Amino acid sequence: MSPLGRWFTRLAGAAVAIAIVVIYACTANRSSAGSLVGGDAASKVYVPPGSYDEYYAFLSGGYSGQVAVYGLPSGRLLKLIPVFSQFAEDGYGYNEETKPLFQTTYGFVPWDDSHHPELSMTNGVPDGRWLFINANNTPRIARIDLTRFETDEILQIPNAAGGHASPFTTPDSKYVVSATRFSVPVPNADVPIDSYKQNFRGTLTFATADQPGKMDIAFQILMPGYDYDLGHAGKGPSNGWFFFTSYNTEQANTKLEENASQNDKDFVAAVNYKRAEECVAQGKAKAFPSEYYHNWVDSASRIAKSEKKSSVKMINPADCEGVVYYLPTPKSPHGVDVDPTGEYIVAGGKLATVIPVHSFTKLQKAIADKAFEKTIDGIPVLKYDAVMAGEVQKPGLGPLHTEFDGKGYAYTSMFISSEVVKWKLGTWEVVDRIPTYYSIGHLMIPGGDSRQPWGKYLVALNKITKDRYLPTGPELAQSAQLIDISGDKMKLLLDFPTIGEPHYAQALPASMIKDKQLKFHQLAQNMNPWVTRTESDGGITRTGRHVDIKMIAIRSHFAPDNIEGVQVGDTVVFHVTNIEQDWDILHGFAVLGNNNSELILQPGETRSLTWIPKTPGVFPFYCTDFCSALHQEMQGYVRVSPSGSAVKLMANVSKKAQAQMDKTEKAK
Ligand code: K7E
Ligand code: CUA
Repeated sequence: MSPLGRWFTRLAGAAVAIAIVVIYACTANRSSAGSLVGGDAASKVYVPPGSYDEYYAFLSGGYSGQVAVYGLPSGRLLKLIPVFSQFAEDGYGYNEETKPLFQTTYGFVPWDDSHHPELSMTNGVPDGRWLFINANNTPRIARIDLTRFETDEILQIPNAAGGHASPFTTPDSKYVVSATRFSVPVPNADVPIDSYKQNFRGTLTFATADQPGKMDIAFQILMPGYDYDLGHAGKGPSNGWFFFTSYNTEQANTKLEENASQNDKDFVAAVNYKRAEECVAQGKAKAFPSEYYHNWVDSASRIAKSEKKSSVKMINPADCEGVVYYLPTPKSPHGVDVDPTGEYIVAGGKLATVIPVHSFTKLQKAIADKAFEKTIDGIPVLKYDAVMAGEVQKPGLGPLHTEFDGKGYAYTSMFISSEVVKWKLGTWEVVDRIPTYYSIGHLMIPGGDSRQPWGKYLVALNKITKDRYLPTGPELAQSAQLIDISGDKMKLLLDFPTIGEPHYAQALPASMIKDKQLKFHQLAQNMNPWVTRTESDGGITRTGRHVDIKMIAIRSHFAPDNIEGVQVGDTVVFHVTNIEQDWDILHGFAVLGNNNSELILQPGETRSLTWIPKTPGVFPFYCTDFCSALHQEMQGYVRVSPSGSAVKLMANVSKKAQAQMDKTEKAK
């Protein structure tokens, strides 16, 4: 390790020690903690019963794989949207209709780690159509529809591992991106790990995002084998460019903590994606065999489909001049954020003593002047002084992420010194700082990464909670803090606990989407092949050892509610349709002895649950969602007979339906 590298490591260590001392000093001063907030804080976050919050905030669930929706300024939890993990609250990933969303080339993946929610944009401003979020471990990008708060689509990213710099969007959501955190052999292969420098590569992926149900990989760019960390699109003058941080330019493959902290500067990769589009159009991208899944929910049937793809277009920068440039950036940068004007590109160098800011104007000039230090695998490295706009001096320790208020100020999270630092774009002077409790990761201003921030609040997304709430054993809820940024001085207003780990978040004014919410699914338009639209249409069909049961749920019964003729070892699928046509009237379905899960049924929706009974007997089922005064009466029985039994298929259905059942039984 270089002397400087060692100094940085020691500095970071010392800073952690200082931060810990600060934490315990705070603990000791617990009784005075109330004075941290001004006397008017309570009234600023109080949303009276029956009133609505001003913003929807979407917080990443981190290792839970989901998204949590909060109202701001109250911090009230409104909903968990399941995305990359099975979800016991509504059967997502357990029922037959949603299982295909979890399909990957590695098989069914029921739990992943998600990091970055990203609102779709029009002209560089959040538009309230969709929310995207990445899966980190098995790289994927999901689309959530914001009229239903449901996951509709998941695209797998091949030739990648750790889809971390994702799914940041271009200003019109033509593309969302994913850059690989880990470099790996591309294509993956059985090679010695210490052949890293020779065999491992990174990839930057641009996926089409503006056609619901048709997300796909537009192209990938093959990069040197570094770790790629975060990204943001250009806007305004820098529209057409995308910026990604990279670290481990040392290309270490072991003990990265030390070995990847040697170089004083790593890189921001500046990608001209309009140039990439030209190279694709000119046939300069190679067809690269790559298997990946595209899963989406068919809107008519509300059944997820899976499709396996086999090739991507791969751009090698050496074959497409001008597609990527490297901007030297101190030191092991994490976040990269572009200010609302599109001129400044701010990097958060985890181990840097300054916050470096690059200028897009200077970047253009440096390219024109060929102010190159060297070229790496066909990628020119620009001279630091030729692209640097300025450095924020003494900002604090461990800068990670920056957002903007639209009034000329930037706010950077400082993980090690545990604070938010406010500084002025152009003069680079620090104008304010406020402590966070504790160890802030991302921060979020509604629209704060867009052309038009709503710069009233800032949310600090903290990693460590320690003493902020009543203790709950060894694991504590993680924590967000709401900070008022409407004046010159930042003011702490509120703490609220979060779900999983809130890496990043996005928010928009509630007025943009609250009146667009779907209230129920039209039964007449329910195209699930197993839909039951009226009580008398229910029934049972046996096909060999497979039994399909069609049922309805309505306040306060199932029809049919008595079922016989099922045998041990049959694969029984309950297809239950909630035929209510009224907002917020849900029913549930659970059957004794099922190893899978339950169903929760939105009004007008059909969901299917698979059950393989293992023993003969009579098994009750019931509604699990308290739907009416007679909810406890909403129940039924399934009789299960031994395999090969002569008990015939029977259900208390209409005569017509029973005649149909008798006919199918005779036919078999
Ligand atoms: Cu900084 Cu995954 Cu965006 Cu967490 S990442 S903090
Ligand atoms: Cu239906 Cu309770």
